[in-house]
Amino acid sequence: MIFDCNPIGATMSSTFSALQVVFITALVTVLEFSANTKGQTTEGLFRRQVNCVGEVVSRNQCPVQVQTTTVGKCAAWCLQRDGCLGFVRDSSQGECHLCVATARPDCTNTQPASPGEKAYELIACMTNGGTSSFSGTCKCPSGFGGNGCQIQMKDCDGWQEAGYPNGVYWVRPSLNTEAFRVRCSMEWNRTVIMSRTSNTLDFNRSWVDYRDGFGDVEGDHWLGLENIRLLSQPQPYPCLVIQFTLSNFSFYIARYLGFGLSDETGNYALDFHESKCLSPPMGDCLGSVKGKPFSTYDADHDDDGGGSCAALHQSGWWFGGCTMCNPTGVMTQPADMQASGNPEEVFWKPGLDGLSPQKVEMFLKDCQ
Ligand SMILES: *[C@@H]1O[C@H](CO)[C@@H](O)[C@H](O)[C@H]1NC(C)=O
Ligand SMILES: *[C@@H]1O[C@H](CO)[C@@H](O)[C@H](O)[C@H]1NC(C)=O
Ligand SMILES: *[C@@H]1O[C@H](CO)[C@@H](O)[C@H](O)[C@H]1NC(C)=O
Ligand SMILES: [Ca+2]
Repeated sequence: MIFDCNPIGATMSSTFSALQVVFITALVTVLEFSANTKGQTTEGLFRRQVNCVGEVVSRNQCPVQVQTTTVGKCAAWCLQRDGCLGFVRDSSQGECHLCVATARPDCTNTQPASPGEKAYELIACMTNGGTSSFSGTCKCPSGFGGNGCQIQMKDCDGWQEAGYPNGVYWVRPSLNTEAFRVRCSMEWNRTVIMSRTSNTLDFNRSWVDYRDGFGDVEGDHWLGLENIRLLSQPQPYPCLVIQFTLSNFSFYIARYLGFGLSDETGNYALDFHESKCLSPPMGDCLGSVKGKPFSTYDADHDDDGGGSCAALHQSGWWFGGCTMCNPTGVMTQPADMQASGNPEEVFWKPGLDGLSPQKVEMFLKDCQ
């Protein structure tokens, strides 16, 4: 058993229960926020409540109480709590009440302020183009998240750190490009870029399909070379992982550290710094095609002269000469796991010669 190659279980972070009244003493050092004379934090994430003069958000909307000395520390606590949209600061008591709602325009969820009480509301959701809803969440534009839409979700890691479960999420790896949807497997910290669990999705596809992606991110799919490139920019992605699973549930993993792709003018040439855990049984397949462009049947950039590896293998891949591996070939899923030997079939000869997998997955991960 090579532990380095096996996924290790992760525990999900617990989230804040809005109904539970929790008393926390602020002994922990938290982010320091300084407040200017207008009561708006210098980070610009909170402002004094702008409507409902003389009122603060009703206490039943503010279930968490924290002892603190400064407005800035209240703000820091609020940012750390899922669902916190503002707080009521009571300077006479040295208390801060973290709220799951801001004051409604009609002030129906407020109560008169006691002496020393001031209400603050999170405005970050507005600064990032989001809007606040009075049900206790910010409505964030695609690819932003966190209490106040303040986190740019570059990949699944951002959603995971914010406590979200497995699922499909919008990510925005670059502020200059559109957000797109990816499948996130949180227990293994995976941003999925290819999923093949059945033989129904055709992978004999054109350049445009491989560039833009195909299939359904909820199920079997190829995320698309352009989106994969964006995920590995401007820094190379820590780790590309390719996993084959046989019908007897044994699985095999190859990792490539420091993964990136060139842009379309370079035909999405493959780059990585180092291959890892490539000792048998999986074996290395990308070492020989490092730096090679991607090819499809209608965009032949291989080293096979007039022949087309993509047409031969009915797939799209980084071919040099026609390859030792064909993860995007035809899935046959034979019960006896035995490959037919036909060139269009999925195969990975270095370590799995003669075997035909039940599943093939590719994902990006922060592995070391
Ligand atoms: C997933 O990421 C979290 C947070 O970075 C880390 O604590 C955990 O060990 C990771 N789990 C795996 C399986 O890599
Ligand atoms: C692969 O797709 C192309 C374009 O649709 C088609 O011409 C070719 O025949 C396909 N190959 C096979 C073996 O189905
Ligand atoms: C599954 O099959 C492969 C290939 O024959 C074999 O090496 C592996 O040990 C098998 N795994 C199990 C759990 O039987
Ligand atoms: Ca060729």
